[in-house]
Amino acid sequence: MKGYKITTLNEFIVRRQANIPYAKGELSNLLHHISIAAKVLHKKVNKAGLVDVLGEAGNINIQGETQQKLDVFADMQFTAALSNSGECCGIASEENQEIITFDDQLSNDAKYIVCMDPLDGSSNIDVNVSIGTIFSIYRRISPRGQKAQLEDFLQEGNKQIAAGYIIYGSSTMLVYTTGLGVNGFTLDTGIGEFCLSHPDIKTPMDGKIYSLNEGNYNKFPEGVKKYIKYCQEEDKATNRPYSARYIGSLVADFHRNLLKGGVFIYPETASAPTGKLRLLYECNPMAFIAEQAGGKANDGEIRIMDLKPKTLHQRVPLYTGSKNMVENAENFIQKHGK
Ligand code: AHM
Ligand code: MG
Repeated sequence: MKGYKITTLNEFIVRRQANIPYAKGELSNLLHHISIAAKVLHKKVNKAGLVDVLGEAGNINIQGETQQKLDVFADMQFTAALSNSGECCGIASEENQEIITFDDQLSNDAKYIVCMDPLDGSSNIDVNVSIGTIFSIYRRISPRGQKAQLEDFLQEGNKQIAAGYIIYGSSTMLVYTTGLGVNGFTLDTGIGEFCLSHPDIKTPMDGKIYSLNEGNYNKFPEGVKKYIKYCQEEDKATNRPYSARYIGSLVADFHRNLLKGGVFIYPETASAPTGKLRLLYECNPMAFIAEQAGGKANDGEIRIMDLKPKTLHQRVPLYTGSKNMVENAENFIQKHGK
């Protein structure tokens, strides 16, 4: 009788590590700890309607947004996992104004820092709609043996060592890249393991989906308004009109477009002149994944991963997804203005 052939995330990571000369297993260990926190959060998200984790925690976070209880739990869980891993000397999180450094000897000796949005799409928590976690891993610049410094976090996205997201949807998936393509793992709750379900993800060069918050239409730059009209026009040769799909959870919107093909746009608006999404823990990790899957990510002009971060919670416009669609949107911006 043939057995159930599975590749677990851990097995996959270890196999990958064997292909990298001199790899000592530090990154593998870090990813392993992230996956454990993801499993804990999966359980919590799945019970969100039953236990007392819905609603607001009563705090306002540094972005001026009301923190949800699940946000707080996710932040604590991932922070603890990264601290306990011994492979991470500090983190930058959407939920904290300043960087957090793990000031014990083991962590000070660690070579990685992590930027994360522990719970993305928080407005969707209470209504049973997909939410996610986003992470981005860098090698520190400051010398090992001391506390992590701000400069370790303000590195360009093109220096990322690994990036990924977890989507808590109809199933829970972890998708990540270390610069050798993108692989997706679905949580098999029966055995409690992330199993390889989407090997070597390649995003279609073209798609039929455009995703942006059209409620902001009047505040969009002229180029984006014109591009939306283009998406809505009928033209059989180019498969238009496209379908509008927008969940309001970056992870879920990005994941759908990654698999099906499409473009996701969160542009600058009259009220948010640099856009809404954060460079360090939302745009850069998604850009790394998009490019590794054959897609693109820019700010309407410049490649996201080439932007030099100035501050921890910097916001930038994001245009990402299928290569041809992003380039087309970019042409509209350049022709009609930002
Ligand atoms: P969050 O990290 O506080 O949840 O905010 C980020 C979210 C993204 O997931 C999503 O793409 C965007 O905000 C939606 O914003 P809007 O409601 O303005 O369309
Ligand atoms: Mg968030």
